[in-house]
Parts: sequence; C-alpha cells; structure tokens
Amino acid sequence: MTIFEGSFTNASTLRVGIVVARFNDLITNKILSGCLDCLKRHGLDTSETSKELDIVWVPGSFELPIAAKILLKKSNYDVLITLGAVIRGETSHYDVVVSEASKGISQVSYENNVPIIFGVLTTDTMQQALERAGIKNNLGWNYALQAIEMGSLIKNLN
Ligand code: INI
Repeated sequence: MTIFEGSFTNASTLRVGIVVARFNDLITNKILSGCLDCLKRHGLDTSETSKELDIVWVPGSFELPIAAKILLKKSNYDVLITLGAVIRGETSHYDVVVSEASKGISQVSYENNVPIIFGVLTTDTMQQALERAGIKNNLGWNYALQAIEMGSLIKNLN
C-alpha cells in the first residue's frame, strides 16, 4: 500500500503563483500579507527577486480565473492561490461574482492539472471580512498552508 500525502513543512521546492483582486483591497491586501508570511516561514523565497513566486493583480474576483489561466500558460507552477473578497451586503451581484469566480477557478484547475486554492472570502458584512483578514484570524495563512499541502501532494503524485 502507498499512502500519498502533502507536506506542510517545506515550501522551498515549490513554484507558486498568486492572483489577487484589488476590489475590497483593504481585505485582500491583508490576506495577501498573511499568505506571504506563511509561505516565507515555510521556506519559500518571497523576496522581490524571487524566481519561485509571481503575483498578479486583477480588478475583481470575477477576473481571477482568466488571469490564472494565462499565468499557467506562461510558466510552470506547482500551485496557484487566488485571493479575493466578496461582501454580500455591499454587492447586488454577489451571487454572480462568487459563482463565476468559483466555477472558473475550478475549471482552470482541472484543465491544467494544477491545484488552485480558492482564497475568496465570501461574507455578509465588512466586519466579518475584517475578522477573517486579521482582526481575529488571517485566512491568508490557511490558504498558504493549503497551497503547500496541495502543491507538494500533486508534485509527489506526478
Ligand atoms: N469584485 C470583488 O472581488 N468583490 C466584490 O465584492 C465585488 N462587488 O462588490 O461587486 C466585485 N465586483 C467587481 C467584479 O469582480 C469585476 O471586477 C467587475 O464586474 C468587472 O468585470
């Protein structure tokens, strides 16, 4: 029997791409910081000259899938992380943005055989988003850990 598992300990051998939405950037900047902090503490070179990390900014969560798709055509990545914040109370087309972002991200992931972490915060209020972006907990950290696990797992399986 073989058991395949991802590693949580070492990100230094991974090539990581992050696509992040500017909409609600009060929130997305914070989850990006949490994400980078976690990747750095797990050994990934997150410096400006890093060859292991690329970051792409897009206008909103709706645009995350197309940028992820083009990024995967441009270069080889072990894992991508998509970051966004969609707040129901302030978005009449909340359902459209969330549904298109999630559908598009999973489609790009399946088509390219590359794991893509769905780091889009979907909350009812700005207060809830702030709590998940650092006031209580920074979910950017969790998204980075999930990326390290899935990136190393898929690398091993391949
Ligand atoms: N994009 C978000 O990431 N979060 C939101 O809450 C949001 N709201 O409120 O509308 C949002 N809209 C922009 C959308 O993602 C696209 O950028 C825009 O529709 C252009 O295609």
